[in-house]
Amino acid sequence: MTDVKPPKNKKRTASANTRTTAEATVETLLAHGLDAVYALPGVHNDHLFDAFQRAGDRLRVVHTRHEQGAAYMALGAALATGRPQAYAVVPGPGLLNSGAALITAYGMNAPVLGLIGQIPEGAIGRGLGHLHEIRDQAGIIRRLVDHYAHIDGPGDASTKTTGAIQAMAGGRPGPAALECAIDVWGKSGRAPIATPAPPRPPKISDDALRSAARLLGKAKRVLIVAGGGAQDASLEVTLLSGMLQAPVLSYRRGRGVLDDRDPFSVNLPIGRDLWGEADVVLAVGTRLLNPVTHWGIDRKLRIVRVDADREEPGRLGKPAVALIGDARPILRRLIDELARVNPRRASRREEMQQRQAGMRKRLEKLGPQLAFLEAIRAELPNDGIYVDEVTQIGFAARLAFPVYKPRTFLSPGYQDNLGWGYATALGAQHARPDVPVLSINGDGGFLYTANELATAVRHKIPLVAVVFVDDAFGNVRRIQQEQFGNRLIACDLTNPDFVRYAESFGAVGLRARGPDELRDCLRTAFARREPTVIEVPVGPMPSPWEFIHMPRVRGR
Ligand SMILES: Cc1ncc(C[n+]2csc(CCOP(=O)(O)OP(=O)(O)O)c2C)c(N)n1
Ligand SMILES: [Mg+2]
Repeated sequence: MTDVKPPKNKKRTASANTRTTAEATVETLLAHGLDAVYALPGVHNDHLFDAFQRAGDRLRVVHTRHEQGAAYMALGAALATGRPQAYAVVPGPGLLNSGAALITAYGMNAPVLGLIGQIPEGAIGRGLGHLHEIRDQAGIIRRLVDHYAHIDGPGDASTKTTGAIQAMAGGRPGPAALECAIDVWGKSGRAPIATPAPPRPPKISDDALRSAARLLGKAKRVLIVAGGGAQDASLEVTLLSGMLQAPVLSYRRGRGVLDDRDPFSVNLPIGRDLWGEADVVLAVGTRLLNPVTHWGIDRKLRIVRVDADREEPGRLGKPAVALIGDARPILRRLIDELARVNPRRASRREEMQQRQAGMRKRLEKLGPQLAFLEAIRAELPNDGIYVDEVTQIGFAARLAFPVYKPRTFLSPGYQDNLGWGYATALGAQHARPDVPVLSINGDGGFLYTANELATAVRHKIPLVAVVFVDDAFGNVRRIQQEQFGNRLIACDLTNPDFVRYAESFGAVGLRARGPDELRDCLRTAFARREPTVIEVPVGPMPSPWEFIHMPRVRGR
């Protein structure tokens, strides 16, 4: 461990290395390139916020109106940049308020660091009823994230912060949490700052690489499945798709890895057909849960997996080959190995174009959703970021919204938690001010974090949000109509006027009746670069579920 600026003489060493616990934590975040924190203050973290304040313009502090907003913003920033991001909240209710975002970050392997306050050090575990006390806070945090550490004072603040940042980025990425007591953040002492250690990627197994290359080289019909772990291996996946004449299936987290203008980029229904015909599947950074459990598996299908986590490949039965590590270096080596054994292959381009044309025909059933998605795609620049929600337009987008680049389609992964969208998009827009970000929402999901419009206006974050207003938890309502004899319960909604709601925060409010007006509003909004809400009144929409939950195609 070394100090960032080594002091020149011994006399200066003591003062240069004397810091509060909070200062040591903040200096370490800065040394690792974290230059923003999404946060909601309180007495437990007063010294931490004072350290934020004294970091000056090296640290951008975005204070939100609810802890879920802070944690979702950090998540959005992490997903949009691929880099670790931090949020800070008080213990107990503050921690729990951030909980849905934290488990979403866990499910998405997103590097989100929670800085969590704690009651006085000596009172932890004694049940005295201190402000914001919660039983076994450490135990609760440990169940939400893989990496937790309790900071004991200035002496270990930097090493523990460095440890958390390394744990978030290395191996299988994911969130981490650091906890510190109210009477410890402000303690001064010797606190050298740990410098960032270079990442230590795991050694890639030569044997496994050769086996994978042999298997893929011999295969006749390879299907590549790209998940969130493939987001930084877009070039490599694209090259492999060409070499193997292999279509690439992506659904939520893997969208944009292969450019959707390439006919080899396939959605869920085409992917299922191809799954049924494939002899080898190359699964990159995906759990593969839905294909294996819903579409089935048999002995004729050999699977090559690429996972950052050693535990992952065995969870669904042993694959033919498991490659462990970051997708990008692994696929680079695989491309070299494959080049030696890969035969010349007949083009499947025409076949893919035909499948895509057939799919477009089938998807006409979702006409109302697709008309809105076309309007959005026409106005959102190619590198603009689309942030998904659990809504009718969202379900259709996962199947049919063309995505051109990695990290430009943010969808909440297996938590699929309603209400993640607006605040997550706000974080993405804050971290990527260079590109427009679009948040789509249902009227149900939007009001989960719409209070963060205040944050957007205060911090001048020019996020554009569209709210599709059907005055219902529409998805729930349609299920009750179709599957429960129209016995409606807890699904109709009373809404504010979203235009006036936005305006009351000082944001821009617009209303679009139909896809054409939505296009006009989006053009206006992206040009104005101000926080904007576009209300779109809609009626019930056709069900997307036949394209998402599809029966088995192989195995029994
Ligand atoms: C945290 C969470 N709570 C509840 C749900 C269940 N749920 C899924 S969709 C939905 C309704 C969504 O309503 P809205 O946002 O208006 O979208 P719409 O279906 O009307 O387009 C609900 C309640 C969920 N996915 N996540
Ligand atoms: Mg709705």
